[in-house]
Amino acid sequence: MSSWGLAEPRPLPPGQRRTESLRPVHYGRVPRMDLASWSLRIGGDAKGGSTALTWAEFDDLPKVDVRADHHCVSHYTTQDLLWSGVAVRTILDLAPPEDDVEHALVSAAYGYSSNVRMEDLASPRAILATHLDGEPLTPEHGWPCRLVLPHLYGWKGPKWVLAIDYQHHPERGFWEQRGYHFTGDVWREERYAYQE
Ligand SMILES: Nc1nc2c(c(=O)[nH]1)N[C@H]1C(S)=C(S)[C@@H](COP(=O)(O)O)O[C@H]1N2
Ligand SMILES: [Mo]
Repeated sequence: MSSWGLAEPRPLPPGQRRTESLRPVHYGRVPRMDLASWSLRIGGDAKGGSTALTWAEFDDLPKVDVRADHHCVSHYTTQDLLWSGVAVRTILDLAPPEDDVEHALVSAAYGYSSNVRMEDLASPRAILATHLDGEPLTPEHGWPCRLVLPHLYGWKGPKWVLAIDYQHHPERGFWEQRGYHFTGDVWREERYAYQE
C-alpha cells in the first residue's frame, strides 16, 4: 500500500500499455463447445500412453485461484484478473510426460495451438481456467476451459483447449509458425521468432 492508502500500480512488462478490461481476441470464429462431448486429451510422449478426461472427471479435480495480469503481444495488458480452475500441475501429475520431455504442444478447437516449454507449463501459476472473476468463462473468452500462463504472452494460452501433447521434438504452434517467438516470455519481451 502507498501512503495514500491505494494499492501500488503493478509493474508493466516492457513495451506494454494498460487497458481497462479484457476484450476477446482470437483468430477465426468462436467455436460451439459441448460439455457432453468435451474431453481433455493428454498424449504425445506421455508416460504410459494417452489419457482423456471427460468434463465430469476434469471438473472433479481440485480447484485453485490465480490472480494475474494478461499481456497480449499486440502491446496491451489487462491487470488483476482472477482465474479459477485446475492447476496445470495437477494434470501433469495425473498424466505425466516420459522422462526428459521438455516441450508440449497445447491444442484447441479449430486447429489453434501453441508450443510451450515444460518448465513454463509446470509453473505453479499455470492454470486450466474455467472461471474469470468468479463467473464461468463466456464463449468468446474460451468456455469451457482455457490455458492461462501469466508470465507468457496471451497467444501461448489457447482458449477452448482440448489437448496437451508432450513432445521430445517440439513442433511450433499456430502463431509460432507465423513469426512469433518460440518461448514468449513477457518479461524478456520475447515477441518475434527473429529474436530467437
Ligand atoms: N483458441 C484460441 N486461443 C487463443 C487465441 C486464438 O486465436 N484462438 N488468441 C490468443 C491471444 S493472441 C490472446 S491475447 C488471448 C486473448 O484472450 P481473450 O480473448 O480472453 O482476451 O487468447 C489467446 N488464446
Ligand atoms: Mo494476443
